[in-house]
Amino acid sequence: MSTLLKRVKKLPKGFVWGGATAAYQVEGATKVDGKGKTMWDDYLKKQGRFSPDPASDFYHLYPEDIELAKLYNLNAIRVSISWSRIFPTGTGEPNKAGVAYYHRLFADCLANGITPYVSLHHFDTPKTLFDKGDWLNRETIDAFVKYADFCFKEFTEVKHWFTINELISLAFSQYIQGSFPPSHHFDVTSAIQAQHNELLAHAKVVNLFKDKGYDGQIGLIHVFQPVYPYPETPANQHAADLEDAFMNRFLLDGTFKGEYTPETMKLINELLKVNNAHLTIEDGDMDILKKACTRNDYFGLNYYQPSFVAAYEGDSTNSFNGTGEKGTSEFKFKGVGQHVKKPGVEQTDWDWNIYPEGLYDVLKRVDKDYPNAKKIYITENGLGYKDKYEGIGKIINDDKRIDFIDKHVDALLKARAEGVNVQGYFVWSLQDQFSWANGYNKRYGLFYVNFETQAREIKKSALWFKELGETLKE
Ligand code: BGP
Repeated sequence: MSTLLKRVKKLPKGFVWGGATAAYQVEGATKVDGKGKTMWDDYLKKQGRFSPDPASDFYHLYPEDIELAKLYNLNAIRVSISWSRIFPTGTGEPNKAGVAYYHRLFADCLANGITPYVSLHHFDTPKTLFDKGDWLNRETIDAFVKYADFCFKEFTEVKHWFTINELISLAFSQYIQGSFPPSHHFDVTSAIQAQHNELLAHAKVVNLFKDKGYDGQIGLIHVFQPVYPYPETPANQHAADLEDAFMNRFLLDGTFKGEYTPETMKLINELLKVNNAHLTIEDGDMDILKKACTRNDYFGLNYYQPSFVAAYEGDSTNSFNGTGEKGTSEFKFKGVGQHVKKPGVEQTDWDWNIYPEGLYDVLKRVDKDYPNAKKIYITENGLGYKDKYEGIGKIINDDKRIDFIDKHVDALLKARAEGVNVQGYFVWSLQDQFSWANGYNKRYGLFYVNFETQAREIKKSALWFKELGETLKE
C-alpha cells in the first residue's frame, strides 16, 4: 500500500482528530437572516483590503464541508457561534434565524459522526458592545454570561464547550500590535486589563455552567507561544521571562491557579512600570477566578510558534507582516524585549517560526505547572501557506504542510508517551478561510477553497490526515 505517512505512527484509541474553524472566518453571510454587526464589519470596510463575505460560505455550504470531514476520517470539528447571529446587538431578544442555523449545523455534524466542539467567542464581539469598550467595559462581561447561559440552555445537543478563544491574541492584536480593531499600539494598560476581564468572563461562565449543572464539558482556549532567549544570556533570559509572563503565565495562572502568583506578578509589575501602565483588579474578582480554577474540564491549547527574544530598552515599535512578504515583521517592546531570528529555525512567508519542539515543551510545562488543566486538546496548529491551485479536480500539493503537521503530531505523541494527557488534535484549519489581518492568500486548510466559485479541492495534506485517521479504526 502506498503511504503518505513519513514516519509510521498510530493515533491513540479514542483520540479526537479534528479540523478547526471560526464563525467569522468561514461563515460569510454577514448581513443575512438578521445577523448583527461585529467589531470587524465597519473596520474591514474602511480598511478596504478584503471582505469577510463570502469567506468560505460555510453558512450555506456546511453540509459539503462536514461531508468532506467525514470522508477524510475526521471525527470532530471546532466551530464557534457568532454571538451577533444570536443576539444582533449583544443583548436582548434572541434572533430565531440565527438559533435555527446553529441547530441545523450541529444536527448535520452529529448525523455524520463529527463531534462539534463549540466556542462562544472567537474574536467577534458584537459591534454595539465593542463600541462601548469591548472587554474593557464590564457590561460586555455581563452580556457574555447571559449569552452563554442562553446557548447552554438552547443547544443541548452540544456537549463540548469553550468559552473564549485565545484571550491573549485578541488583547495583543487589539492593543499592542494594532492589527485588530481598535488598532492601538503598545497600549499596555488596555492589553493587561482586557486579559484580566476576559479571564473573569470565562470564570463566571464556567461557574455558571457548573452551578447550574449543565450537561457536558467546558474549558477555554489559550494560544501558548513559548519564549526562548536568543542568544542565551542572563539579560535575554530575563527578557524571555517578561514576555512569557505577559503572553502566557498571567493567563495560565489566572485560569488554572485562580491567582496571579507572586513570581508572575513581579514580572508583570516590572513590565507595567516601565510602560507607565496599570491593572485594576476589583474586589471579588480573584474569588471568582479561584472558584473556577479547578472546574475546567479541559484545556484547549493552540500552538503555532515560539518567539526568540533579546533584551531591549529602546522605545516600542512594531511592523506587522500581513501580506506574506517574508522579512517584513518587526517587534520591539520597551523594557521587555525584541524578537530576533534564531539561525537554523525556518520561518514562513509571514515570518512565523517553524519549531515543533516548542509544542513538546509547552505540553510538558502545562503538565508540570498546571495540573488543573486536567486534559489537553491541541485546538489549533497548522501552516499558513500560499497554496498553488492546480485546476478543477486536481490535488494540490502541500508537502510543506504535511511536514509541518507530521512533526507537530510527533511532538504531541512524544509528550503523551511521557504521560502528558493530550486527547486530541484539531488542525487549523478544516478548509481555507478568511484570515483576520491577512485576508485570503494565507491558506491553512486541508481543503482548498476557490474563493471565486466556492468549489472545494483536495490538498495532499487531507489525504495524509485521512491515512493517519484510519489508524483510529484499527
Ligand atoms: C489563531 C486564531 C485563528 C486563526 C489562526 C491563524 O490565533 O485563533 O482564528 O486566524 O490563529 O492566524 P492567522 O489567520 O493570523 O494566520
